[in-house]
Amino acid sequence: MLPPRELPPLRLRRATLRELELPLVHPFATSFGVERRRRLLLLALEEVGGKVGWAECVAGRDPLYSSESVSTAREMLRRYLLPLLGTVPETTPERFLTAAGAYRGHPMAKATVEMALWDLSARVLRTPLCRLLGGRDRPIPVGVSVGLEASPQALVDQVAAYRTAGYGRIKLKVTPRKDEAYVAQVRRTFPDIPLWIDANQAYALEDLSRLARWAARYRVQLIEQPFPEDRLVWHARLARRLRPPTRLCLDESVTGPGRLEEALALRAIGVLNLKPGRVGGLGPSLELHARAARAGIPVWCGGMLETGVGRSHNLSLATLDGFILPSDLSASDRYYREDLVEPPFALGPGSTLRPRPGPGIGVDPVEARVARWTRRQWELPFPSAARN
Ligand code: OSB
Ligand code: MG
Repeated sequence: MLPPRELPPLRLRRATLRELELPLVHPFATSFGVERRRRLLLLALEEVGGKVGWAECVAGRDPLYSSESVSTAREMLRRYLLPLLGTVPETTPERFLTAAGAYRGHPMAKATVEMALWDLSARVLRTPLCRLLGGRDRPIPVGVSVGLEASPQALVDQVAAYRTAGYGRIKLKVTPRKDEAYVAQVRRTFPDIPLWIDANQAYALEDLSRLARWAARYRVQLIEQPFPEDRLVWHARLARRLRPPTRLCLDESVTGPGRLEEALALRAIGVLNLKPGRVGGLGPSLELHARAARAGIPVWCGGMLETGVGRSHNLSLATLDGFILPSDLSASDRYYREDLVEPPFALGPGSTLRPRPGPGIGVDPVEARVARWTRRQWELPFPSAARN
């Protein structure tokens, strides 16, 4: 891989943080709850030359997927992380993360700033973000993540609609109360489709044998995060039980490079779901991607129901070699009737998405749409940087 390009030191003029709420086209239910509307933080960072970098925060409304939420991220950003930008006159994504390292935790809040700085760096260099990250513009294989449904038949209907829309692999959310009967009916209806499952930590150790058995019976290719985040040893026990084609994938457990190292040492991981928001940004994602490659662990890019802004960052990352398996990056209309960006992301041939060719993430949010869904906003000027 090429060595990462030197990033330009950025002088920032102003940060604008907005809190939005967008209705989802279909409620998204997981083992931890139902989302009908996505509440999100959107950050714009403007440099002295007038260019603007964008990012969205992936924290959910409530602390259910992880300990972060929109309110904790908002508080971190307003009180600690954005003011840091005013104290570092010439900033880069890495310098920001070094300074932010003084504060523990809050990877999603930190990633919001870090990713906006990556977008801004690429725009200042007039280069697409995927190139700056070391990837290349190519069609990215994607699939769809299907939420829990009220009955096996309702789930089959959803899957059928997504298959008709062109999606290849299908990831089903499961929970101990909605698993085998649901997956069985999908498998009976679609004997040949690539099927993955994601439990978002809902299982306990006593479920291990049953889970391994039915996953094999229905040819599930990938089991994502069945056990609680800190139970690496349980994941290792399950991984030992699985036979091809079934592999064990970690999502929530891998919060950073240290955790991946531990999972590798314990043989608790076969595949890595990489989400820049979860691991504190694109810089940490590059490090995890390189470590996974050395360990021979395939990676794919996860999603958190992002708008076109976050999706663009994720797609740029997924252009790196090593993102072999289909990512959870679906077309705009799988999530929103009207995305924040124009044109929306559409599914290409062979269940793929393409990154945008323009500089940075290649898209600008449509101002009127942002305004329409914004609930509150905060402006933070950086007068000292502007004066330099
Ligand atoms: O566990 O991958 C997950 C959405 C919100 C929170 C957690 C997860 C998800 C998804 C959706 O699976 C993936 C997507 O954005 O399409
Ligand atoms: Mg997951």
